[in-house]
Amino acid sequence: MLVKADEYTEKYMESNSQVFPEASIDAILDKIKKGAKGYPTLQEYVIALMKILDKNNDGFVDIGEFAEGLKTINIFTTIHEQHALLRKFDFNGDGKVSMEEFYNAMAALF
Ligand SMILES: [Ca+2]
Ligand SMILES: [Ca+2]
Repeated sequence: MLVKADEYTEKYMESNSQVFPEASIDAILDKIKKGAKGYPTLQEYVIALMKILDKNNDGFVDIGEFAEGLKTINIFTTIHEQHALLRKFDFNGDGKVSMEEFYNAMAALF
């Protein structure tokens, strides 16, 4: 029953993402959060995620890496959502997400 309700809620939010952009961002953040369950600590999850997302290994995740990386962990996002998400993580506004920014943003979700 719970799974069905979740699926319904997700579908509802996806189909209304133009009307509720914040809701669709929260749904994506929730999916990212769920991945942490497989790791003993949030720090280890963030390090593992950074490894996946930071393709060129420069210590930062830019918008292109972010979009591609999320796809590889089966989180599919629109360009609008990618930019909204990046803004959420990119505290200093330099257009890319550092490990520290990513960790702080993730920690704030829990
Ligand atoms: Ca990079
Ligand atoms: Ca930044």
